[in-house]
Amino acid sequence: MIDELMQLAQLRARDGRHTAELVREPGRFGLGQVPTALAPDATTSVVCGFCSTGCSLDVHLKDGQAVNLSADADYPVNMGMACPKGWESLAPLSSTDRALKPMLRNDAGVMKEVEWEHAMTVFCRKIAEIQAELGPDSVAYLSTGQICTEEMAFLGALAKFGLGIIHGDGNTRQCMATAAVAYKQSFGFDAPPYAYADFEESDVIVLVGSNLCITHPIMWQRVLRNPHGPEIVVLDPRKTETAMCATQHYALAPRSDLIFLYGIAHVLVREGWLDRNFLDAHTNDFDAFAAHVRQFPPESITESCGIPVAEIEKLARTIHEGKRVSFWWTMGVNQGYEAVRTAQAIINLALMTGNIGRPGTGANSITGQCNAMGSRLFSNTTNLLGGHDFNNAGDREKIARVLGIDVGMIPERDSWAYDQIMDGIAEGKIKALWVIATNTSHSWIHQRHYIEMLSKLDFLVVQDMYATTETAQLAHLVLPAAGWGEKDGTFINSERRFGLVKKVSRAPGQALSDFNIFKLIAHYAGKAPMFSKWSSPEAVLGILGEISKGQPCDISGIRSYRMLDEEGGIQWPHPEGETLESRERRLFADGRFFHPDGRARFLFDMPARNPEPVDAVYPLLLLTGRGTSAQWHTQTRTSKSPVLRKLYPAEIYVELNPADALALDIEANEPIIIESRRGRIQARAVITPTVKAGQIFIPMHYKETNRLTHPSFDPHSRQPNYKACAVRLERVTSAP
Ligand SMILES: Nc1nc2c(c(=O)[nH]1)N[C@H]1C(S)=C(S)[C@@H](COP(=O)(O)OP(=O)(O)OC[C@H]3O[C@@H](n4cnc5c(=O)[nH]c(N)nc54)[C@H](O)[C@@H]3O)O[C@H]1N2
Ligand SMILES: Nc1nc2c(c(=O)[nH]1)N[C@H]1C(S)=C(S)[C@@H](COP(=O)(O)OP(=O)(O)OC[C@H]3O[C@@H](n4cnc5c(=O)[nH]c(N)nc54)[C@H](O)[C@@H]3O)O[C@H]1N2
Ligand code: SF4
Ligand SMILES: [Mo]
Repeated sequence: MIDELMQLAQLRARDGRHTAELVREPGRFGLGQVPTALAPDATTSVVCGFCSTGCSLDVHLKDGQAVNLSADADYPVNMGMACPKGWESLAPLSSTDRALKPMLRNDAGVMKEVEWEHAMTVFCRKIAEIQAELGPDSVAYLSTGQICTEEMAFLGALAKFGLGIIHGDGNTRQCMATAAVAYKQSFGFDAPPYAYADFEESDVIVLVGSNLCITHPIMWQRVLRNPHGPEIVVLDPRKTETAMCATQHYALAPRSDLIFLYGIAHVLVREGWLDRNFLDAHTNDFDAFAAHVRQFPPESITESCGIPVAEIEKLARTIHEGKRVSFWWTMGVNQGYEAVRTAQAIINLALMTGNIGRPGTGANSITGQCNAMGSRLFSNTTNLLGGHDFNNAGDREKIARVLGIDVGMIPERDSWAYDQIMDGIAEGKIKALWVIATNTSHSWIHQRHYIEMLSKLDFLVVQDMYATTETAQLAHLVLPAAGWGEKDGTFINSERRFGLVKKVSRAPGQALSDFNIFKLIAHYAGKAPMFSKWSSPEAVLGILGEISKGQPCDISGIRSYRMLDEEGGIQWPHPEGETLESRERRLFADGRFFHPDGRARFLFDMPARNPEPVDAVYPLLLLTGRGTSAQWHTQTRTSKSPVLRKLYPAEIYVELNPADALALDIEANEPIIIESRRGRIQARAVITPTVKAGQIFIPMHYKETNRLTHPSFDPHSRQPNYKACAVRLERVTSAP
């Protein structure tokens, strides 16, 4: 591949000119040109850059530039299918608000375009100055699940080993931290066990807090391909698009999942519907768990869950009668104040019924962002590169040896989590924050507080495709990034599959791939020698292969990007020397888990109270989540597609039950006020029985939503409790 920065440096040496001047002449030295060995009018497959399904798209080039795309028929994930976002992947690239040059806020508070050289000098100087004054805790970064694995690894290594930053977390904290912690504690490693083929092979599919139809539309297509006429069970307080297609929908009270799942386990134990052989051979602590769930007979939980006794027993029977039962969960579980134990209550159901390691089974967490799994294993945030441990001297030595660096460069402690980084800013301990590929001023919980925190910083750097995001608008320095389709690298999808992302389009202006931005920073910070082997994304994948050796996520057998292309992506693990026998593989076929004794653990706790229950003043519970399959998160990308924009309401709306609408005299489409203890917003009323009385739903895609949410967190994963807080409604006409 053409290395933009090498070219830049070579030209500089030859012409004796400044980096900035060289960057200004893209045509001359290849910056922004499509580099791969592709024929100018080729078609090439690229993994989608939106959700974690990881579909492959055939991108059609003309004169070396992507002009169109179609769904890849040969890829084991999507088999010729794609959702609206996938089809519209190219649209966000040509948007007129792309960040084209670095921008720096001047003394008058105005953002001005500057040359890369100046931006890099200021970046390195400010960080060094703040660290010199306030020590290593004073600078932090917030990363993402949406850049390539190689970029994440570079960022994590550069920040933590090169720049001496201790605290770095990712937006995966908002999303996957619960699943990661739950798996690690239960299985001994953060290892989602499934392949998508399991959707097709189950006879019972249990979806907990997942609206698969619109959040992972192509996984849903895999469900529809299931030839066994499966029971499709949905646990969701709302009658979602997915619940409408289910054969059994349990509209349980919000945040009552833990009690409900213990109730199901109670019935399974009571009836002896257990896989004793599996329990004896492969698990620990089942007896203690069985004693625990004796406290949750259906009669005692029916009221708090809002589900009749007979229905609780029906679901337990359905699970018992299934031969291949798979359990899947997403944000309805992960984003809660007792989320880890809830995820483990799902894992426990799979373990006690022996539904793991066989086709069509599993306790399966579905990830969200295109590279959430990359972030979990290779971002150097919550764990040391490759699922290692910052607190373990042996692990630190191993990483230092592979990278050829002094072990003293590796921090000996974990990073503060996202909310603790916020606390660090509040307490004046953190003065600089570097935000990469996440729009936190829109997406983080309790927005007003968050934005107040950002205003306390001496230096906020935002690295994004657009200078117009809510977060970029608050920055002191904006670094313009290339996006999906404008760079090379890999993403890891929900079923642990490494898939290839390719440069098929020129990044506009002077935008650089995140990889090259990190390289430039390493250069200006005087750390280039430390990263001399990190020459290209493909070289970094090789380094990650070395790092991962001996770990459950061993990928030392992935030898090249070409190999990934030829195989249709490769799931981890793939150790060196192993032959790939199947294109779709699941874990734990041998019943061996990753704890030293090879056994899975039953973990459980007493249910806790919602930190912000409804009361007389705030009598309704607010649920949040995804609104349509055409909207992506904070909409910085999807709002740039005229096609996608037609598929969803431009203005924020709130779904409420007809009974609540009647009681408050609210009419359809009327603007209404929604107020929580933290904020007051206005949205249009959508009156629908899909939401139960006493609950309302607002999609997260609108910037107002997180003005309402309550900043509470799961104690084990520190994931935010986005899904339930107390609010009240008011008609605009009666507003003061
Ligand atoms: N179109 C589109 N697709 C996306 C995304 C997007 O922004 N747009 N984002 C991607 C990302 S990053 C993620 S993480 C995934 C999220 O994927 P999902 O988790 O499927 O999406 P959500 O809508 O956040 O939440 C799922 C459901 O949880 C329910 N829920 C709320 N409270 C509870 C509860 O107490 N118990 C239960 N059981 N359910 C509850 C909500 O009603 C909602 O229907 O989607 C991915 N896919
Ligand atoms: N109330 C509520 N809030 C939620 C949720 C919820 O269910 N309810 N869900 C949470 C979840 S699960 C998630 S994952 C988060 C998502 O929250 P965010 O991560 O904040 O959302 P995105 O809009 O995906 O932000 C990604 C940013 O990266 C930029 N970008 C895209 N590609 C690139 C690239 O290659 N390089 C660089 N440098 N920048 C790039 C985009 O322009 C965008 O600004 O929201 C969370 N917030
Ligand atoms: S389902 Fe996800 S990966 Fe597939 S095309 Fe849609 S957004 Fe892309
Ligand atoms: Mo997410």
